[in-house]
Amino acid sequence: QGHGSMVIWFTGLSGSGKSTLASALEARLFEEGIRTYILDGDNIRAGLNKGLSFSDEDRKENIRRIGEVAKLFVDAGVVVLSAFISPFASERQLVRETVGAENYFEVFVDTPLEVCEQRDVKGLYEKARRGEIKNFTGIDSPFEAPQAPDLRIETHKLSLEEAVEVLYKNISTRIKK
Ligand code: GGZ
Repeated sequence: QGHGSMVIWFTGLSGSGKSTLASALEARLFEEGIRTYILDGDNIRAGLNKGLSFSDEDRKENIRRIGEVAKLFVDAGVVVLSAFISPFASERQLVRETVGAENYFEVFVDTPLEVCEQRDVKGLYEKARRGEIKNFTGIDSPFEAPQAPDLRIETHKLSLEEAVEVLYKNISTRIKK
């Protein structure tokens, strides 16, 4: 009694709400008996990708490896929720090809820089503005906004509950094969 597997790929600025959305969606999917796994900085950058920096090259290698890991989970029948900035269109495209386009669902967490900076949950934007963190996305490192995401979520215009419902509606038919 299985269900379809896929990769739900959240992309957006630091503090845009990727991890929050992934966690809330995971809870919703758990209620439906769907097996999920969240890939985020806590379990990837702290382990497998320890040693990778935030240079353009290392971010690309970070995302390339995560794409390969996501593919393994898809092979195992799991729904992957991935929450990385993934600022480059070329690497998002690479992940799409790695996991298979039919398994890839891109969610652009489209929270404006001003809002992320206002939230500044971890105080990183302030540090970046002061020059204490270099190559910070949106400040002195680029973010290439997706031109054709499967879904765009504006977290500053929706409640978390509303955002999760929109997400769930968009993916549930694809999971329940
Ligand atoms: C962006 C940085 C940086 C720099 C540390 N630029 O809000 P957070 O803290 O928890 O999420 C950010 C995370 C970004 O790592 P990713 O692996 O998602 O980035 S990428 O996809 O570009 O490889 C932030 C923290 O790491 N962080 N330094 N310079 N975010």
